[in-house]
Amino acid sequence: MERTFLAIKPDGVQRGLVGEIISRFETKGFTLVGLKFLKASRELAEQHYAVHKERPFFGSLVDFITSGPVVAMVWEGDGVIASARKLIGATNPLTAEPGTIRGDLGINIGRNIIHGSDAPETAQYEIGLWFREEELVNWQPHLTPWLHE
Ligand code: D4T
Repeated sequence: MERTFLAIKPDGVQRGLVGEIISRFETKGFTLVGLKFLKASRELAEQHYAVHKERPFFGSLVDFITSGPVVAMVWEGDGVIASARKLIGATNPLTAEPGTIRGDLGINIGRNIIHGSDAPETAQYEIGLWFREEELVNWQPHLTPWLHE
């Protein structure tokens, strides 16, 4: 079963959007298998955003993600990586489609509320970066037969 890494960024936490955001993935039918509330270290943030190291916004990205607590999560389900990206919406909330998290709840690219892994390799890297294996829970929701034929 596919897994992805999602993180509600400090703006999402400060704005009281944690419940609303988690709810969107729960009601879609995905399964939560890891959850933690933490203030990321600079080292963790730099590793998380390593692919953007040469980009001009790298410094502000790291400053922002370490500026307050984040909700780090691992979600499971068929096709969850691409589907979560669709539920999250385009990087810039101003152009993200209504109905998506960023399209409904944000207005600025530097305050885009949530992060989601963009591919299987990044999901694996990010899950391993933010979670130890024993922090992930293998479980079978009772509603599985009502979500899958
Ligand atoms: P994340 O990685 O946060 O899920 O966002 P995306 O996958 O949608 O977008 P990304 O990797 O291209 O950008 C990472 C992060 O950088 C911020 N950003 C991006 C920014 O502040 N200015 C910019 O010009 C871009 C392109 C927003 C998300």
